[in-house]
Amino acid sequence: MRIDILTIFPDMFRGPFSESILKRAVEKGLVEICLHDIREFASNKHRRVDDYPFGGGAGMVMMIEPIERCMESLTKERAYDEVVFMTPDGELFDQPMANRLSTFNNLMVLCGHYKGIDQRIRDHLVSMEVSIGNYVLSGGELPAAVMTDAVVRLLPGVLGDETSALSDSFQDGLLSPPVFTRPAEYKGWKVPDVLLSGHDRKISEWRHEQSLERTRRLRPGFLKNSE
Ligand code: 6GU
Repeated sequence: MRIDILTIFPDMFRGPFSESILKRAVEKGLVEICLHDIREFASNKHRRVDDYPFGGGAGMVMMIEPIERCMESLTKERAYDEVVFMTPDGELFDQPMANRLSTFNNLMVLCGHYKGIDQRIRDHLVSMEVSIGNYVLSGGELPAAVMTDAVVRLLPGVLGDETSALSDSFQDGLLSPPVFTRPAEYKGWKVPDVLLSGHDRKISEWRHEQSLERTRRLRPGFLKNSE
Protein backbone atom coordinates (compact mmCIF):
# COMPACT_ATOMS: atom_id res chain seq x y z
CA MET A 1 0.00 0.00 0.00
CA ARG A 2 1.05 3.57 -0.69
CA ILE A 3 -0.22 6.59 1.26
CA ASP A 4 0.44 10.11 -0.05
CA ILE A 5 -0.07 12.87 2.49
CA LEU A 6 -0.42 16.50 1.39
CA THR A 7 0.35 19.02 4.10
CA ILE A 8 1.93 22.37 4.83
CA PHE A 9 3.53 20.79 7.95
CA PRO A 10 5.32 17.60 6.79
CA ASP A 11 7.56 17.65 9.86
CA MET A 12 4.54 16.98 12.10
CA PHE A 13 4.52 13.40 10.77
CA ARG A 14 8.17 12.53 11.21
CA GLY A 15 7.81 11.69 14.92
CA PRO A 16 4.83 9.32 14.74
CA PHE A 17 6.12 7.64 11.56
CA SER A 18 9.65 7.06 12.83
CA GLU A 19 8.82 4.94 15.87
CA SER A 20 7.40 1.57 16.71
CA ILE A 21 5.00 -0.31 14.44
CA LEU A 22 4.72 2.33 11.70
CA LYS A 23 8.49 2.58 11.41
CA ARG A 24 8.84 -1.21 11.12
CA ALA A 25 6.07 -1.40 8.50
CA VAL A 26 7.87 1.20 6.37
CA GLU A 27 11.25 -0.51 6.82
CA LYS A 28 9.77 -3.87 5.83
CA GLY A 29 8.37 -2.27 2.66
CA LEU A 30 4.79 -3.13 3.63
CA VAL A 31 3.69 0.48 3.22
CA GLU A 32 5.13 3.51 1.49
CA ILE A 33 4.24 6.78 3.22
CA CYS A 34 5.05 9.82 1.09
CA LEU A 35 4.88 13.33 2.52
CA HIS A 36 4.28 16.22 0.14
CA ASP A 37 4.82 19.81 1.17
CA ILE A 38 2.03 21.79 -0.51
CA ARG A 39 4.18 24.91 -0.30
CA GLU A 40 6.57 23.45 -2.87
CA PHE A 41 3.74 23.64 -5.40
CA ALA A 42 3.06 27.35 -4.92
CA SER A 43 3.81 29.16 -8.16
CA ASN A 44 3.98 32.67 -6.74
CA LYS A 45 7.28 34.16 -5.71
CA HIS A 46 6.56 34.09 -1.98
CA ARG A 47 5.38 30.46 -1.94
CA ARG A 48 2.03 31.56 -0.57
CA VAL A 49 -0.51 28.81 -0.08
CA ASP A 50 -3.31 30.85 1.49
CA ASP A 51 -5.12 34.11 0.83
CA TYR A 52 -7.86 36.33 2.27
CA PRO A 53 -11.45 35.02 2.16
CA PHE A 54 -13.82 36.45 -0.43
CA GLY A 55 -16.58 38.32 1.39
CA GLY A 56 -14.26 39.18 4.24
CA GLY A 57 -13.97 37.68 7.70
CA ALA A 58 -11.25 36.39 9.94
CA GLY A 59 -8.62 33.84 9.01
CA MET A 60 -6.91 32.79 5.82
CA VAL A 61 -8.12 30.26 3.26
CA MET A 62 -5.92 27.63 1.61
CA MET A 63 -5.78 28.33 -2.14
CA ILE A 64 -6.78 25.86 -4.82
CA GLU A 65 -3.78 26.12 -7.07
CA PRO A 66 -0.90 24.68 -4.99
CA ILE A 67 -3.13 21.83 -3.76
CA GLU A 68 -4.41 21.03 -7.24
CA ARG A 69 -0.88 21.11 -8.69
CA CYS A 70 0.37 18.81 -5.94
CA MET A 71 -2.56 16.40 -6.50
CA GLU A 72 -2.05 16.44 -10.26
CA SER A 73 1.64 15.53 -9.92
CA LEU A 74 0.44 12.42 -8.04
CA THR A 75 -2.66 11.43 -10.05
CA LYS A 76 -0.68 11.44 -13.29
CA GLU A 77 1.53 8.70 -11.80
CA ARG A 78 -1.16 6.42 -10.34
CA ALA A 79 -4.89 5.99 -9.70
CA TYR A 80 -6.15 6.58 -6.15
CA ASP A 81 -8.81 4.51 -4.40
CA GLU A 82 -9.88 7.57 -2.39
CA VAL A 83 -8.73 11.15 -1.93
CA VAL A 84 -9.48 11.90 1.72
CA PHE A 85 -9.80 15.37 3.21
CA MET A 86 -9.33 15.48 6.99
CA THR A 87 -11.95 17.77 8.55
CA PRO A 88 -13.99 17.85 11.79
CA ASP A 89 -17.24 17.83 9.78
CA GLY A 90 -16.26 14.67 7.89
CA GLU A 91 -17.56 11.12 8.33
CA LEU A 92 -16.52 9.77 11.73
CA PHE A 93 -13.51 7.46 11.52
CA ASP A 94 -14.03 4.03 13.07
CA GLN A 95 -12.71 0.47 12.84
CA PRO A 96 -14.86 -0.56 9.85
CA MET A 97 -13.58 2.47 7.94
CA ALA A 98 -9.98 1.61 8.88
CA ASN A 99 -10.60 -1.94 7.64
CA ARG A 100 -11.92 -0.67 4.31
CA LEU A 101 -9.05 1.79 3.80
CA SER A 102 -6.51 -0.95 4.57
CA THR A 103 -7.65 -2.85 1.46
CA PHE A 104 -6.56 0.01 -0.85
CA ASN A 105 -3.49 0.18 -3.06
CA ASN A 106 -3.21 3.98 -3.18
CA LEU A 107 -4.63 6.46 -0.70
CA MET A 108 -4.27 10.24 -0.87
CA VAL A 109 -4.79 12.28 2.29
CA LEU A 110 -5.16 16.06 2.30
CA CYS A 111 -4.57 17.92 5.55
CA GLY A 112 -6.15 21.32 5.79
CA HIS A 113 -7.80 23.65 8.18
CA TYR A 114 -11.47 23.82 9.03
CA LYS A 115 -13.06 26.87 7.41
CA GLY A 116 -9.61 27.35 5.94
CA ILE A 117 -9.70 25.58 2.60
CA ASP A 118 -11.34 26.79 -0.62
CA GLN A 119 -14.66 24.92 -0.92
CA ARG A 120 -14.00 24.08 -4.59
CA ILE A 121 -11.19 21.73 -3.49
CA ARG A 122 -13.74 19.81 -1.42
CA ASP A 123 -16.33 19.88 -4.20
CA HIS A 124 -14.10 18.80 -7.08
CA LEU A 125 -10.84 17.25 -5.90
CA VAL A 126 -11.75 15.17 -2.85
CA SER A 127 -13.70 11.87 -2.80
CA MET A 128 -14.19 11.45 0.94
CA GLU A 129 -14.11 13.60 4.10
CA VAL A 130 -13.05 12.13 7.43
CA SER A 131 -13.10 13.31 11.06
CA ILE A 132 -11.48 11.43 13.96
CA GLY A 133 -13.98 12.65 16.57
CA ASN A 134 -16.23 15.43 17.75
CA TYR A 135 -13.67 17.97 18.93
CA VAL A 136 -11.67 20.53 17.00
CA LEU A 137 -7.93 20.17 16.36
CA SER A 138 -5.74 22.87 14.82
CA GLY A 139 -5.26 21.03 11.57
CA GLY A 140 -5.64 17.74 9.75
CA GLU A 141 -2.10 16.55 10.44
CA LEU A 142 -2.63 14.76 13.75
CA PRO A 143 -5.89 13.19 12.49
CA ALA A 144 -4.08 11.99 9.34
CA ALA A 145 -1.37 10.43 11.51
CA VAL A 146 -4.01 8.72 13.66
CA MET A 147 -5.84 7.38 10.61
CA THR A 148 -2.57 6.19 9.04
CA ASP A 149 -1.61 4.29 12.20
CA ALA A 150 -5.02 2.59 12.38
CA VAL A 151 -4.81 1.56 8.72
CA VAL A 152 -1.16 0.51 8.49
CA ARG A 153 -1.29 -1.82 11.49
CA LEU A 154 -3.97 -3.83 9.64
CA LEU A 155 -1.77 -4.52 6.60
CA PRO A 156 -0.66 -8.15 6.31
CA GLY A 157 2.72 -8.72 7.94
CA VAL A 158 2.79 -5.47 9.94
CA LEU A 159 1.97 -6.97 13.33
CA GLY A 160 4.41 -9.58 14.58
CA ASP A 161 1.68 -12.01 15.53
CA GLU A 162 -0.54 -12.25 12.45
CA THR A 163 -3.60 -12.91 14.54
CA SER A 164 -3.30 -9.99 16.92
CA ALA A 165 -5.12 -7.43 14.75
CA LEU A 166 -8.06 -9.83 14.55
CA SER A 167 -8.32 -10.14 18.33
CA ASP A 168 -8.15 -6.34 18.81
CA SER A 169 -10.66 -4.37 20.75
CA PHE A 170 -13.37 -3.24 18.33
CA GLN A 171 -12.39 -5.63 15.56
CA ASP A 172 -15.09 -8.16 16.47
CA GLY A 173 -17.32 -5.47 17.96
CA LEU A 174 -16.20 -6.35 21.50
CA LEU A 175 -13.73 -4.78 23.91
CA SER A 176 -10.67 -6.82 24.88
CA PRO A 177 -10.57 -8.83 28.11
CA PRO A 178 -8.11 -7.78 30.86
CA VAL A 179 -4.59 -9.22 30.68
CA PHE A 180 -2.06 -10.01 33.42
CA THR A 181 1.59 -11.02 33.71
CA ARG A 182 3.94 -12.10 36.51
CA PRO A 183 3.93 -11.94 39.44
CA ALA A 184 0.71 -13.89 40.14
CA GLU A 185 0.30 -11.85 43.32
CA TYR A 186 1.58 -8.33 44.02
CA LYS A 187 0.90 -6.60 47.34
CA GLY A 188 -2.06 -8.92 47.77
CA TRP A 189 -3.50 -8.06 44.32
CA LYS A 190 -4.19 -11.41 42.68
CA VAL A 191 -4.43 -12.58 39.11
CA PRO A 192 -7.77 -14.40 38.51
CA ASP A 193 -7.32 -18.10 39.35
CA VAL A 194 -8.70 -19.30 36.04
CA LEU A 195 -5.76 -17.78 34.15
CA LEU A 196 -3.34 -19.85 36.26
CA SER A 197 -5.38 -23.06 35.89
CA GLY A 198 -3.94 -24.21 32.56
CA HIS A 199 -7.49 -25.09 31.47
CA ASP A 200 -7.64 -23.66 27.92
CA ARG A 201 -11.39 -23.95 27.38
CA LYS A 202 -12.20 -22.33 30.72
CA ILE A 203 -9.71 -19.55 29.99
CA SER A 204 -11.33 -18.85 26.57
CA GLU A 205 -14.78 -18.82 28.13
CA TRP A 206 -13.64 -16.48 30.91
CA ARG A 207 -12.05 -14.08 28.40
CA HIS A 208 -15.19 -14.05 26.28
CA GLU A 209 -17.39 -13.32 29.31
CA GLN A 210 -15.04 -10.52 30.37
CA SER A 211 -15.21 -9.05 26.85
CA LEU A 212 -19.00 -9.13 26.91
CA GLU A 213 -19.19 -7.62 30.40
CA ARG A 214 -16.77 -4.80 29.54
CA THR A 215 -18.57 -4.08 26.28
CA ARG A 216 -21.99 -3.97 27.99
CA ARG A 217 -20.62 -1.61 30.64
CA LEU A 218 -18.33 0.63 28.57
CA ARG A 219 -19.68 0.52 24.98
CA PRO A 220 -23.31 -0.66 25.22
CA GLY A 221 -23.92 0.70 21.69
CA PHE A 222 -21.61 -1.93 20.21
CA LEU A 223 -23.85 -4.76 21.44
CA LYS A 224 -27.12 -3.10 20.49
CA ASN A 225 -25.95 -3.01 16.89
CA SER A 226 -25.20 -6.74 16.75
CA GLU A 227 -27.86 -8.29 19.01
CL1 6GU B 1 -9.93 15.47 10.64
N1 6GU B 1 -9.44 17.88 11.59
C1 6GU B 1 -9.47 18.81 12.54
N2 6GU B 1 -8.92 20.01 12.30
N3 6GU B 1 -10.02 18.62 13.73
C2 6GU B 1 -10.55 17.41 13.96
C3 6GU B 1 -10.55 16.39 13.01
C4 6GU B 1 -9.99 16.66 11.80
N4 6GU B 1 -11.17 15.33 13.52
C5 6GU B 1 -11.52 15.68 14.75
N5 6GU B 1 -11.16 16.93 15.01
